[in-house]
Amino acid sequence: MRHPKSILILTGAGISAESGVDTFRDKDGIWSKYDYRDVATPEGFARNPKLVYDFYNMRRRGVAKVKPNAAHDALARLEREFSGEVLIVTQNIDNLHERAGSRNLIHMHGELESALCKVCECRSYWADDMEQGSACPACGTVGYLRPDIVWFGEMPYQMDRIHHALANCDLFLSIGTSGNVYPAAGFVDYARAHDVHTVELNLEPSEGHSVFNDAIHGKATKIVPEYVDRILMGL
Ligand code: BJW
Repeated sequence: MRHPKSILILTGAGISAESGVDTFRDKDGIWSKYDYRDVATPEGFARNPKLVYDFYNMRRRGVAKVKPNAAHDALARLEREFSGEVLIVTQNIDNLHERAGSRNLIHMHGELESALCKVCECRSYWADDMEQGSACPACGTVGYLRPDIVWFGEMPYQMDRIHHALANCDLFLSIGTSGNVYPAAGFVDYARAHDVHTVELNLEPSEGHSVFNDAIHGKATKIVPEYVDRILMGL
């Protein structure tokens, strides 16, 4: 492909794996220990809010203890040094991209350090444990705060902006995602329908690997910095 002017990067749990954050569907991943219907659906939250608060409190505490890795650092460097536009759309709810220095970033599945009030619908910064008795920082109402996470059956954030960016970029990279969860799993088709060059960078071939123009398989901390170097040198 020719030198790109605008790059959209989709990231998933695999980019944070070498920082020590669990993935979902790998052996020993999160879904081998928890049933997603209990912890990642609105119905599960309605049934047992304490289980869901505890699940996200545990993960928020876990992410506070880890650091961005060489793959996060490389993407932040790409945003700083690339002459065109770089947008990261992450499915991850950790804050490792921003801690590495990425700024043009969409958390399409929400954020661990954010709370959503079901009364005033405000999203507020939230770094502590959350529980049934937590009060909304915006309106003060107690008992209606939830983790600001997009659960199954809910609409991911900023889909209009993402589709517009996908249709208007010229390089789409998919990093560290198994391609099991929609709508993110369909971004590669959408990009290809708009003549965008698509590349998968993942430990192993994902569900939709054959749809990509190119694929590079290996650990994110190795293949992402190498690929960023190639882009910055004009591919
Ligand atoms: C490495 C590595 C290393 C490891 N280096 N790589 C039937 C058909 C089609 C769609 C549906 C359907 N039934 C239902 C749906 C829709 C549903 C869906 O897609 N379900 C599928 C499971 C079938 N999607 C939704 O509900 C979404 N909303 C939606 O569609 O809205 C539209 C709508 C709304 C209302 C009415 C009607 C329509 C919402 C999805 C929300 C997903 N939420 C989760 C949990 C919350 C966040 C959290 O708790 O963290 O988000 S699920 C979980 O999966 C999490 C992740 O963001 C997401 C994706 O996982 P990811 O990142 O790909 O991780 P893994 O573990 O799967 O893969 C890791 C990869 O990394 C692997 O490939 C490894 O090899 C690799 N790896 N180490 C490089 N070192």
